[in-house]
Amino acid sequence: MKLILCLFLLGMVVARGVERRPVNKVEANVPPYTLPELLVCADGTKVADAATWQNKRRPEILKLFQHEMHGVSPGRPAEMTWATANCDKAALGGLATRKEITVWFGAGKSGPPMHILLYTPNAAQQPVPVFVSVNFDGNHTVNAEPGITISEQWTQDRKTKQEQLARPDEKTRGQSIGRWEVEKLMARGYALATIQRADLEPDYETGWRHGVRGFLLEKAGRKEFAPDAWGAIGAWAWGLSRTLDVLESEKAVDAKRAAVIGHSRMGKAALWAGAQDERFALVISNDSGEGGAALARRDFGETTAEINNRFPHWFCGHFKKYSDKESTLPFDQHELLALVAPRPLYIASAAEDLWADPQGEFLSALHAEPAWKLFGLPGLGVREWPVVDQPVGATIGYHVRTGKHDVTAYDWAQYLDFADKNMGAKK
Ligand code: GTR
Repeated sequence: MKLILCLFLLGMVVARGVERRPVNKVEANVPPYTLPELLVCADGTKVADAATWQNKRRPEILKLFQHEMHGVSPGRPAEMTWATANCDKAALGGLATRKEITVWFGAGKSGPPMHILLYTPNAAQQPVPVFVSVNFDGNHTVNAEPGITISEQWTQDRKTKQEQLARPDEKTRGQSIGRWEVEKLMARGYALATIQRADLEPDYETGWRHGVRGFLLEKAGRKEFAPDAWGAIGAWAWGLSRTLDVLESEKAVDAKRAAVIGHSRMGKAALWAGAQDERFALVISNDSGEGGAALARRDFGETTAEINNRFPHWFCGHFKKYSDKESTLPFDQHELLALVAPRPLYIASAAEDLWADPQGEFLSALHAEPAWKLFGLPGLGVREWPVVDQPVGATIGYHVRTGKHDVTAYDWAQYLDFADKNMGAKK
């Protein structure tokens, strides 16, 4: 009887196809781990100066992340065009100008369009620095202004897997307003450019068919992705770079002072965009966790197996082989963060967000710091995980906020102060 039960249980595990390591949320249970050396090249050369970093080590790390985690993203399509759909010079009670810009990636305005919502402060006398970000559920959720277009999005019902293309309900207008301090940004002399995730890729396993990945795959005459082709996070990061392309021709914006920012999965996308695209002058990760700022080898919170199983579309095919095998990764996330150097970087955690491993996010920033030191820059400037609500750092900013997985006014207040210092906001 016992044997039958054992065989039955074993059968269940095999049937599920995965034997997942349980998720650890107890600090005392974190096993020891060894991180790959940041400043040693694949051929054993030690990196002791900025030039070797920039010309040798940095490209080699970037390549590893492309081939083993995020996949290789295409460049800007030659056929990409855009047009202003509408413009309101008296938005937010006269505080800002609100523009909607539609971007097409295929010839003759073909392919899934990307909608940019751009706010610029009216009080500005000269081009302003800008925050660029992907929002989760639509541009209309960022602010309740009735003039923001609610555009169609592909969604999938979790249970029935039924897909539909529809305009989100009017009552979702402004639903994420608490995560976007638009008025504060305007008052502080910053612009905000945001795009919606479903335009680049609806966030479910087969969503790529309706996004830029599917469009460009078909254009290339292919049916399947190569194991090192980009995933959904790659597509969202790509959208951030394409938004920056557009901003370069916006007179009200100084695209040389662009901060790329994102929360959670969009924090992962912001880090990946900032790592690849050196035009981003500042990179901000808000609670990005596993696959973002948090160290993969530190066994705390979400694991590689968890993320690959729940979100198989986020990373490239090659990344699947690291499920529950973090120690075999040819890199760790501190090396992704280091790709931002010498540009300023801000990593933020939330104390109750154990799934994202707040301490692992801090340690990742700490282990990335030697890259900034090569440029004579101070980095974090502390060795110990700071107490809650105590921002630290100079060229690498960090805080762990009281509370849950979210973006709050407290987080934005730190980002604005950090941006003032590092991107020189001029009103
Ligand atoms: C979770 C996921 C995390 C994080 C989060 C989010 O379900 O496990 O990696 O990205 O979603 O994006 O809110």
